[in-house]
Amino acid sequence: MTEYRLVVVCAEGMGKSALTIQLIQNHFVDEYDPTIEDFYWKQEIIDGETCLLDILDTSQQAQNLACSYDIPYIETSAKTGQGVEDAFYTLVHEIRQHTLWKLNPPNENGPGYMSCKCVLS
Ligand SMILES: Nc1nc2c(ncn2[C@@H]2O[C@H](COP(=O)(O)OP(=O)(O)OP(=O)(O)O)[C@@H](O)[C@H]2O)c(=O)[nH]1
Ligand SMILES: [Mg+2]
Repeated sequence: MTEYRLVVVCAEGMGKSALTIQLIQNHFVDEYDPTIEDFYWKQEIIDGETCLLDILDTSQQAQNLACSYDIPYIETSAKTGQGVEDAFYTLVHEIRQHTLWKLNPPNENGPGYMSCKCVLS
């Protein structure tokens, strides 16, 4: 089974943990409990492939990592569930694409970093 290591980064209180817990446990966490660092695992079938999602839910400090890349944009709501699977599955798609690029690089100057942006609604 392929293991995908995903990192959730954003500013403090923007919904990283709620989004991750909505994917993992299918419920919305209403209260705010600031994260130091949490790890989650979930087995998912994405595009017919069984895979293990290994998700690191970070604190605010890692947020700058996500800001300066040309990355997919997905509207999500941890409350309603909108876009939750799409956000994480898109990451897996990006990782798969990157793996293909590594096997057969189309352009040495192309993007080498995989991520997607979400906004709360
Ligand atoms: N309405 C709404 N509220 C949300 C959503 N996502 C998170 N929240 C609320 O926003 C607050 C902060 O959410 P968290 O998931 O704890 O935020 P975080 O980014 O993990 O915060 P840190 O761990 O401190 O960086 C909580 O009270 C959540 O219930 C959302 O999609 N919609
Ligand atoms: Mg958190």
